[in-house]
Amino acid sequence: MIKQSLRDRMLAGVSGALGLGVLSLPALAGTGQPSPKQITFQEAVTPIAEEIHWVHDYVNIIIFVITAFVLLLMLYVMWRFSEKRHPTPSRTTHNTTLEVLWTVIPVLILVAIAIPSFKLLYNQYTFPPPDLTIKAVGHAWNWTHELPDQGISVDSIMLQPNEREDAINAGMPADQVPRNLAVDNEVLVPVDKVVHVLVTSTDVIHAWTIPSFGSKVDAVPGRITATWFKATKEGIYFGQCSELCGKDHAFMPIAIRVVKDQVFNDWAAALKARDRKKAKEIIRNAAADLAGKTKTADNRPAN
Ligand SMILES: [Cu+2]
Repeated sequence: MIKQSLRDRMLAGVSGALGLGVLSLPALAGTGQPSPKQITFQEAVTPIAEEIHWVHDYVNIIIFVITAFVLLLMLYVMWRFSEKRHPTPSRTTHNTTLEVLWTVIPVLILVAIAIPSFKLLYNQYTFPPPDLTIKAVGHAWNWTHELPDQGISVDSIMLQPNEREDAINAGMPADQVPRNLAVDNEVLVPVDKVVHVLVTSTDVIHAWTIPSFGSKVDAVPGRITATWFKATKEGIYFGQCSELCGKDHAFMPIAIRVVKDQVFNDWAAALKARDRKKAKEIIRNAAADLAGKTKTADNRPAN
């Protein structure tokens, strides 16, 4: 892990020095949440997020090349055609070849950008058949996630500093309850499964987002919007309301924990039986598993 983060840091440093800090190299530390000095995206854990990062890098390289070309051309023109070197300007206008080129080349560049971006848009809006459906409801200012097929509903409210301390004391690893992102009740989803998220709101327009999933969609009162994700890596992934909605807009985070099928089923069953204590314990065990610690409930070795 240390080696990995060192490598990421060096990559980020080198790319920053080259002015390529715009490329979506992996974040400096952690997954599913912002990291200190991060200038790039959070790690992609869904096929859509990976495609978004690819399109982002691809377009940025095109931008970089165009910008460098224009800069060099301007410097050359300033030098070559200064009054000192070129006292009598030519009266040339209309160069057919040049005009065709500066029309056709930009068109080709735009087509080259349009093809992958339309493909991405198509993939984002082509929902594979769902393994799980979640209804996310925005409220001023927290989120409710209903899992209609499991018959459960989870209200998530951001942890205040003292509640965060309590959670850490109860056994949650500190990096899994980040300040202003951790919530009292996380939502669990199974790994490698297609999850449809139906999004709506009970009051004003919010937006449901998880950066690592590449999911972002407005929550509009009286309407259902939708997004989907297929998380391929276990972990805890955070997002925030992303539509300015009012005074506590910044304090209505979303926390989705991606776990093994069995853990998800146990958690859903515990909530269905209204056993919130057991549900919390399942989450704490999943958190400990993720942190690579030995489970407290039984003697299974850490993986
Ligand atoms: Cu909001």
